[in-house]
Amino acid sequence: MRENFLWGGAIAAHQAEGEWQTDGKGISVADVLTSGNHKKKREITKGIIAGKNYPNHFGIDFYNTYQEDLKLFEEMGFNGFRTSIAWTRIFPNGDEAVPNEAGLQFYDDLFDSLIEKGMAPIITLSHFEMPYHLVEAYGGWRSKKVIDCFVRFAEVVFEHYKSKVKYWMTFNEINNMFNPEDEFFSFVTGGLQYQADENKQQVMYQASMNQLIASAKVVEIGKKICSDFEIGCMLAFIPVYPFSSHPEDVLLAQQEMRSRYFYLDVHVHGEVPNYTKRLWEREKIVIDLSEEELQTLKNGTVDYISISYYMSNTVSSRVLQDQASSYKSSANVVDNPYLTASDWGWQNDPTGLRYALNELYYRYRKPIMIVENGLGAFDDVSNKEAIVDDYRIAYLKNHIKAMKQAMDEDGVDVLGYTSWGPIDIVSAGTGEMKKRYGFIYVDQDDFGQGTKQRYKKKSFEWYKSVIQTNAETLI
Ligand code: P53
Repeated sequence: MRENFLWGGAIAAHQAEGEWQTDGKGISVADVLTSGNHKKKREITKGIIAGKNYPNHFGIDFYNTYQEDLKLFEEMGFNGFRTSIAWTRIFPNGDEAVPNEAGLQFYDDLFDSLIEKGMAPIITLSHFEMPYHLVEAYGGWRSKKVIDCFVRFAEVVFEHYKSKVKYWMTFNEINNMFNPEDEFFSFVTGGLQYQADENKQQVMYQASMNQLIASAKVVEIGKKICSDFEIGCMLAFIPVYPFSSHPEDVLLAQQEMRSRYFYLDVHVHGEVPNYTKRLWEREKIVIDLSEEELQTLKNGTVDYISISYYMSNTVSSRVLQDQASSYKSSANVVDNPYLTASDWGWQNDPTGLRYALNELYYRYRKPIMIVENGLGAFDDVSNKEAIVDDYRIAYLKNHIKAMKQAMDEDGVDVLGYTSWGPIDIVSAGTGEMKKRYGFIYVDQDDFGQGTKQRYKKKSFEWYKSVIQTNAETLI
């Protein structure tokens, strides 16, 4: 285990801060998402519609409570904390020339507080919260104009926070843009809303390439601004297993992994992989990609890989409709009969984390940071002072154990582990508060009602001891 291994937690600005229009903040894509639940999708509205519930508008009021919340993280022994900079606090519309000083000030204060409490800020530049104006004016990442806007944003924050932040990542779960049929992820990751008559695959690949070029540019610029920066990419890493040993299933699983590896191959190797080029030729997909941009990809490869890990997926080449699982990252996904699922249909698979870390490390030989892992669950909150979340402890224990095995037995280089949602926050996928991940309970419901008081759950002391002992006691 690295000496300075980072132990902590991770959140994103839009899911926690609230104060969606305070101090000059602009409207982000997260601000036009209504609340949903595990049966009902979040709605993407055209602008803000009065009377609808937009949970990201209030978050958990972290904008005002962070001093107190950070004290609790400090008490658990965090030495790292991941959050994002809300792009719309710095550039409210995304295409202004001059940044919003009040927005910069907020993150100055937040980062100072983190550092003072012994936590390294680990910062995501874009976490499902691009300016909504960039969607309306340019169609999101389908436009190259957005590359310039993002690069400008990154340049400003790199310059401004270079003495406070060392660990950066460019785009949260960049690969969640891959499926054009998924309206939610297309919108939050790419600002993409597809027209019925357009070639969706082509638009998706163009937007992906634009984002990858932006990421590479930012890596290059960042290293010039501060050579100590560590700048990584971020993937939703759901490993894909074959449903059976039928060679067609095995091949299908390998091919499905390309929806993840395409992004990693570009980020790490700085070039478009052959399997993607062949697909473009076959499907007559034409991508606007200049020689200069290809060079940019080469010049801006990442220092490390970061991942979210919640589950594995299993694919079958002969999917039966009634076999289809609830969480589907592609049409071929079926339930894995050896795994159980959370109430939201995510299949719990700690061994998959060890498998994923090995696959990634020995494919790319880059250090890996686990920047999200956790269990969203309904907590019994009838006694707020004594919430017993043994299922969360079990989930995290098994995953941390698998991570340790990957490090100690397999030799994988892991930089750190930040669990998702160390304090309850608004769910990204559903907008619910009651899908809770925290070691700390926030007394607030799906409509923003409640005292907003914070209470330690049973898992609080447990995670504290994990950090204190470097997880030694788990093995
Ligand atoms: P929630 C699936 C669905 C939605 C967001 O998710 C996801 C995933 C996992 O691939 O991504 C991340 O809140 C994301 C976070 C998010 C977390 O998973 O829907 O980076 O913003 O909160 C958990 O339970």
